[in-house]
Amino acid sequence: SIFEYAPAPESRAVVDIAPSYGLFIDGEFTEAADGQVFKTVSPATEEVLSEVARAGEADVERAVKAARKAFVGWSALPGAERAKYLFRIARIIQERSRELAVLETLDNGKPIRETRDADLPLVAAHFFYYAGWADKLSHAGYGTDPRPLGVAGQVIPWNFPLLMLAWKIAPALATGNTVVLKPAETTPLSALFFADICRQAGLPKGVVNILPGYGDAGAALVAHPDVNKVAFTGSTAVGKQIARTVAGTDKKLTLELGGKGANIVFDDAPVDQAVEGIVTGIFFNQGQVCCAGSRLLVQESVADELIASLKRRLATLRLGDPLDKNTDIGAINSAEQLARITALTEQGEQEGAERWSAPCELPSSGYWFAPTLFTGVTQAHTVARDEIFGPVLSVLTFRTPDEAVAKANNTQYGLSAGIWTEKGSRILAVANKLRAGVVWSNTFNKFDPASPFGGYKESGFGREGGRHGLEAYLDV
Ligand code: TXE
Repeated sequence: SIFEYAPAPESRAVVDIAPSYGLFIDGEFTEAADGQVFKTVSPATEEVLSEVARAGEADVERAVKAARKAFVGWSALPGAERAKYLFRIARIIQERSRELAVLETLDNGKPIRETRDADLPLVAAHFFYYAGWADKLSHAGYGTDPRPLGVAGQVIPWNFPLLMLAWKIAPALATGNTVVLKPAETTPLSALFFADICRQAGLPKGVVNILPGYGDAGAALVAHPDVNKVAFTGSTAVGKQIARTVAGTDKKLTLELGGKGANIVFDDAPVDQAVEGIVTGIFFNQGQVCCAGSRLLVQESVADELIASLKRRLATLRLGDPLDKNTDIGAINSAEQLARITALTEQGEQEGAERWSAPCELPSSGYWFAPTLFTGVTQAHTVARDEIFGPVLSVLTFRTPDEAVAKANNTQYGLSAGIWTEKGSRILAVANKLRAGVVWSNTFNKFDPASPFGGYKESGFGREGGRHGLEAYLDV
């Protein structure tokens, strides 16, 4: 399929990283108004990759002004014209996917096999998908002539830098909005590379503006009075802060926050298949995934067998150089995130859960954490409640389907869940009782641009992806 085009990258030499990057405002790369910069490092080696301009309030002002000006022309274009730009961007992403995959792996620390085979194909797929919608909005259930909202202020995290950008920018542009996006401070490079792709695609100036920087720039962006729509993916704490900022204004808001997904394995599930699904569920991207299956709920009668099999499988995972295409487990994104994972796992031990870590040698520089299991976990344990956002799985057991549902739902979050069973009727019965935005059965962490994604409870509100994702950017 065209979505799967992604040639094998072999080394960092395929991407040209400049020693310094500017902000991208009104179609030009520019220094920050106050001249501030920050360094972005490779989490696998701590090597400085580049020095990047750091946006401040004055830059937010400039970028929002540029986006407002560009909105006049962009929103007036026929949908079919906007689609042409989006298709062009999608194609360039495919053509340059090798560079982008290596760049993302260097800046984020995730294995090249994931950026090459998951992130990049999905990024292109999102642009293709929303390009296809741009000329079909009228009479498609959004009224005769749905209107774009205006300027979208978008703040994204570091776990899937380019994919989160695609989730946010593609539907915004397809519906005729213009964008100011702030990437996370530890992963600014792929967004800046994307800015270059916008130039290459001839996208009109100011339609997309990229402001690398820290939380202060994100806060200034979401508070800006001329921003009409705020879209945020990140921590629940910051999400709540943004909701307070936006309350009482006429801005529209979508929030995609944390999770503590339950992966429920029934006694009739094929063990080998379930083990692979559990591994994908929690060790994909080192567990730094909002919809990770971070709680394993296993039926008591098969728990011992499953855990033994899981440990054997975890011992085979290869941790190391993220650019090596045989690597399964890459680096943790930052020293701060590693410290958070370390603190929460220490707390797990102190509270009496039993810790087991896969036997592997951790590189001497960079940020690394071995795949880890906690057994003997109860619902009172912190490792069963808090989002760890790392390669750490907490194992709980259950006896009946009702108990599984009660435990799965016993969380402040509601983003994802998985069900492993041979019984179709049980899949439907259990899935309908789970309070989670996505429920996978006999698989995990599968994504499709046509499918809406988002949370219940403190995992946020609003949906991204699919036609639901369009509504977040339209006045219907
Ligand atoms: O998140 P932050 P952090 C969870 C995960 C992780 C924890 C902390 O549990 O351990 O959050 O991660 C910008 N106004 N998730 O500290 O701070 C910030 O610059 C506006 C889950 O990295 O929320 C970055 O661009 N913006 C999650 C983005 O918010 C602000 C993904 C996310 O950073 C801001 C990431 C402010 N006041 C972390 N403060 C998921 N849902 O996938 C910071 N930012």
